[in-house]
Amino acid sequence: MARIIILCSVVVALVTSGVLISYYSGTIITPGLNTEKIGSAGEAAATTTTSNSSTTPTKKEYTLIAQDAEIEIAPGKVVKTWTFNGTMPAPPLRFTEGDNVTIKFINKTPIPHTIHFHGNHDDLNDGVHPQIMPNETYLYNITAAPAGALMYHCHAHPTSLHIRMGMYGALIVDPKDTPLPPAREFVVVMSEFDSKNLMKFETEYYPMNGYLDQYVHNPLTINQDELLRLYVINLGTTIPYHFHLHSTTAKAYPSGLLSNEQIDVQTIAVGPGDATIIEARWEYPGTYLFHSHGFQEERGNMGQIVVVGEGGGEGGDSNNTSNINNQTIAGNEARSTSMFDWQYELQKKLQNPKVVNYTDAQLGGFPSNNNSNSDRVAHDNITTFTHPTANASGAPIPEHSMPDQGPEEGTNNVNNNNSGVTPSNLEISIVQGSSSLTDTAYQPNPVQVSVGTTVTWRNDDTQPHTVTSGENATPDGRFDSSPNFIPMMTPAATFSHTFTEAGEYPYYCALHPNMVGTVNVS
Ligand SMILES: [Cu+2]
Repeated sequence: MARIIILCSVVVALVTSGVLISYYSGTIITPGLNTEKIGSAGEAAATTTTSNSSTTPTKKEYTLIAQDAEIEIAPGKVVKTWTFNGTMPAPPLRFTEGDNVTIKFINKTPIPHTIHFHGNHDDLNDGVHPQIMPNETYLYNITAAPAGALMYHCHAHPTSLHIRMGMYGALIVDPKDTPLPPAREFVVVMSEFDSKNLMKFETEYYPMNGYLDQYVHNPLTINQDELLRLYVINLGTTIPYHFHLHSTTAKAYPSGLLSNEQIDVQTIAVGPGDATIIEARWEYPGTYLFHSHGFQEERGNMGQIVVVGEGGGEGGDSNNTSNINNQTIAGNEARSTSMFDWQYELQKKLQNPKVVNYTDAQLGGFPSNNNSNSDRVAHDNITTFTHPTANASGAPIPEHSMPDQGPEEGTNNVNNNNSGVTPSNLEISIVQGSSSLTDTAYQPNPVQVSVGTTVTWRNDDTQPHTVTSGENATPDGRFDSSPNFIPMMTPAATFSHTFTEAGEYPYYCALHPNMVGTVNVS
């Protein structure tokens, strides 16, 4: 029997933007447990154990790994993303209502992440606390419910950024007792992406399943009069998607929940964090559009559906001879045909992900201790969760205690004269607990330097930050430790910039825009 030891530590607790966020770590050692199946999609990838008793829920296991990756979101357009399992969106997960689902989450990136599932579960499995630190593993255990189109995404701070960077996926829960009528099923995850500023309200792109207009060139294919079922999920963070099918009207389950009554729609609005399930048939063979009815359709949110008539016909783009586009068109009268795997294989092929493999040293900014504290057993015998009660050095720390406000005297090579003119080099500390600070997060601040000075910022905090020039959380492009958040300034990391022109240079942390500083150059 696999013995599971959980080691936990409080790394830091902080108040950010008025919200208390506790960063915990939990390292799980699970000898003999090796169920990673990176990049596999859907139910086929779940390790399933069916119980003998009809009253015991089916257990399913799945592994999700937080990984930074470079992917293509359009032909030749490569962007840096944060992902689960290397793709944006992450693999679609599909379970049956009532399944006992364990998600093994491994963070192989330099910054904290979590997984938050929509649906019903307790606080330890809500993906807010604990935050999962670099190189750590956490087991989430949820019961798949309710039936419908749900979603999962990272809920590390700031959540909108972690979502827009790519940490999201579909979570489909099929009804347990009464299957839906046979249909050809597809999943479409709507999102927002901007290659220059991911904190902007209006973004450059509005992809479907992480790639601009991918179904224009690789259309969904369905038989005339066959039932189409589309699981539509909005993982945008700002505006609704107004989902629209051409040349037919549809029935929709509001909010993607099968407990709702279907309604007839020509277009249905799906807000951020919400979903719908659309069912439709086409009376006439042909090629039809589907898209968000609005300006998103010109920014990557466009697709085509080929409706194959009685005499048969080619589905897909004649330019695309790949096997991946050979959708099985034979109808199955008895049960639904899931096209999720075809879609995810197409997505991976188009995105061509290049995962960043960090060394242990690069992930080592968050030491965990060897104190095992087990004060809570969660769920069944899969694992034991513990609340962290000690800091990195093993000493107990009081609940809600705050990190030191600023560096200890003598530990930093920082000129503490706040406005002194300095020689050719100046070091600025990103102080402990700076996430909850404003103009004292960077010290000294403000600073006055002469032209030609090289300023070096060092991260003396226990969590990642950036040094990004600009104001009001808007980068001005003059200097940036972390363009589009990569690489993050992990603890002890430094960033240097030489100022060659006189002027005022405001800057901030792109992860915590409350942190602000100014360099005055004369
Ligand atoms: Cu994240």
